[in-house]
Amino acid sequence: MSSTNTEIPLQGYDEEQIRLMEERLILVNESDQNVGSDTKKNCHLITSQNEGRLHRAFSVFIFDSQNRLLLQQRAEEKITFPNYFTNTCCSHPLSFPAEIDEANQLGVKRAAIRKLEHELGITKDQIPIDNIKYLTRILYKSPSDSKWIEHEMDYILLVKADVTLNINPNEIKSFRYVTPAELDTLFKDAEATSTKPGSEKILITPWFRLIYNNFLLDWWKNIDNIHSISQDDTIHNM
Ligand code: DMA
Ligand code: MN
Repeated sequence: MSSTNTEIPLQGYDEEQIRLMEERLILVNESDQNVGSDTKKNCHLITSQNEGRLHRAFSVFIFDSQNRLLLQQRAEEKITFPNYFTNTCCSHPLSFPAEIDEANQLGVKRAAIRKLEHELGITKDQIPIDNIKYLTRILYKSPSDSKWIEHEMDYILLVKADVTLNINPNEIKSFRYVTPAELDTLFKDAEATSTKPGSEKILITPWFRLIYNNFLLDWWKNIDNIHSISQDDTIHNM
């Protein structure tokens, strides 16, 4: 039993991001029942026993009054998926009563409000909880590199709002608002750089890619009336 063994995986990363690896996340089974908690680090670490541990997460998509989607590029400091382009905000509800609460997906919505402020500086008054529309859950697993992996029950949340941003540079490298055509171009450019030797790669997170390929464009068509978009109780195993 050596303590150094458990510290090695985090050597060389950003101090603030290392500190956040101590957060306690909600472990779930494949039916999304809460089965305990573990650290953010253990939930995402590839070990000889586990490829991460399945935990609850959320992905928020904010659309402005021109129906453009707010994207972010993850900071270089992020331990998983640094520099990747992704949807507005992603994170995890934490293992304490307010964020475990499953009634009307209140726990993940509270966590979303907390992280929209932490990552993007969107103050709580800008996003009333009833304006967050829960749509569905996706279950997926995808490695970041040889050490880190995502294995999540991801709640998809939509918001229609014009927001004032105050970007946290430890979380976010850049942001932009995109139309469906501009997002299509981003995916095509990413595809082109992935095969072109020597070019700087445009990276897109695997969960954003899954949601884009399977759901996003249909939702986007109805974004002027988000409460008309149907929500489901299904867990989409991807
Ligand atoms: C985790 O996101 C959640 C999903 C849906 C991948 P993250 O790595 O951005 O979490 P955090 O911001 O808490 O580090
Ligand atoms: Mn995760």
